[in-house]
Amino acid sequence: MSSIELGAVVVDAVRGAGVTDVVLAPGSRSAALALAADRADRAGELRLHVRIDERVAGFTALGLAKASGRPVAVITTSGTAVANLGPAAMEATAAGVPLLLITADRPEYLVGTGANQCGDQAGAFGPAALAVVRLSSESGGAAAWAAGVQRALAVAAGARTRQPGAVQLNIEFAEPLVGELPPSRKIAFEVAESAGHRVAELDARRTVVLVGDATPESGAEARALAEVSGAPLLAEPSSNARSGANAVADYRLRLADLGGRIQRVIVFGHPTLSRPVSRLLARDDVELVVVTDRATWPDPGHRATLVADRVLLADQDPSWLGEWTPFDAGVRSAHGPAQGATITQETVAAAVLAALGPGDDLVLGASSIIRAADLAPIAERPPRVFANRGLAGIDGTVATATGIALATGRPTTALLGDLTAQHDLGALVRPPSEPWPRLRVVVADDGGGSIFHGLEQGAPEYEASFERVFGTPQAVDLAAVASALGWRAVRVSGEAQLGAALSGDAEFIVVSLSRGRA
Ligand SMILES: Cc1ncc(C[n+]2csc(CCOP(=O)(O)OP(=O)(O)O)c2C)c(N)n1
Ligand SMILES: [Mg+2]
Repeated sequence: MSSIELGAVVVDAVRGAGVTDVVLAPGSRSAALALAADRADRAGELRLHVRIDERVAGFTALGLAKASGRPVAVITTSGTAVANLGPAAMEATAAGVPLLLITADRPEYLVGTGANQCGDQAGAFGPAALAVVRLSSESGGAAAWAAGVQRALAVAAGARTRQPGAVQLNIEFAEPLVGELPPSRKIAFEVAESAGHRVAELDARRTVVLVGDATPESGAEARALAEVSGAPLLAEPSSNARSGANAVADYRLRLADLGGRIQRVIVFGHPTLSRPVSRLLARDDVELVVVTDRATWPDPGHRATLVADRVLLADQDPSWLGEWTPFDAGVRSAHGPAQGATITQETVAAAVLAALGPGDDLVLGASSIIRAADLAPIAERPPRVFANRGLAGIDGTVATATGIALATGRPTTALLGDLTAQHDLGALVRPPSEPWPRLRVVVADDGGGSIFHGLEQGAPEYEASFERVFGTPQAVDLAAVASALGWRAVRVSGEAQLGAALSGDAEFIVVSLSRGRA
């Protein structure tokens, strides 16, 4: 038993269980894993991606897993490196994205002794890790190590539990940390998924299909249900359902007048974006049905009466959909990209969406921009859309987009706010040794955090404190920062310039906006 053997077995078991992508941040304690992963990459057995910053590595892995639907492993050395995976771990578990956090460690008898780079790190993710599996080069052996990896991956994938998320695989490596790698071998392993098949049949009462953040598959299912039954489709921008004749562009505004007519809501995905929707989901006079293939389901209003894998909905009275469409048509043009003279978050979102088609992927940052996209016109041929809505962080957005683009190989655009972009500047560093995907970043730059203007703290009585502690004004020249890091960057103001930049070859587009009180 040796550390180098352990590293080889772990990598063999990881790829044998179906993992195709591994992200690594360098270090010494993890050397055996790094050498084995590099060998597997050279042999074409998996793809290795190397990032310096573990937070970036974690979100890159998250993006890869989100877009591929397969578990992705991310490897770190011991010490503070581990904790930098925390944000991605929290998002992965909240959003149900399978992630294996492989954290190299020192032998446990060194914990608390002051040994270099040695903290108490097994379990460091708390409830963000669905399980903690521990291995050591000093105990077990190849079969036990492989079995540990397989169990960790099965939990991460949610294969038996239907609840994917992050799992920590903490591995103690005793010295010597390197040596000659044993021959690689495929350790094939599969856990069959346990899926439920209950199909619930629902009567014809006035229903809306509400779709929050959802995978392309789940979004397509929701859209099909609305279209087959003739129900209005209220689809958030990362629902992958926001298209077709039943989608209501301005549903968020329409809920004020039509909400009271709704008798049933069928929820797909994870709705998070607006208060009118939260209020709808908390109403006690509306039947709430949640469709999910997961073990848990969203129901923040505590009102769900049925949770099912699939539903069949009886045909809706055609006048019901008719109630939702006429006003919508007017708003479609009012919010269209070619109207109005002032450029706003809404016109930026609409212009970016209009520039993309079904061959593209779009990653939306949190805060105002995704809510602006929630009012964009309904596109007939929209891009696929992703967003980190598990916990709606403004961190890791560029790295997540990088991972998504690496997983799909499709041209990918990340659209995000200026503070969200600043938060992930580390992800703009493109290591020269690493393959880089087709990723374009568009920043809606209003010089700070505008979302807070519309929230409680935006009220006049907090004005004296507002800018410093909420608005956090910033004047960083993000285009200059990006160009210093090697990106083809431009700053634009006005819709015409934005349109030209979107159809050109710019990789980093900063759109100047004003940040007024909403
Ligand atoms: C990691 C993290 N920290 C803090 C927040 C709270 N937060 C939400 S939006 C926001 C400001 C975002 O500003 P920006 O990206 O410029 O978007 P804007 O609202 O201005 O469009 C902050 C700090 C968060 N969601 N995630
Ligand atoms: Mg901003």
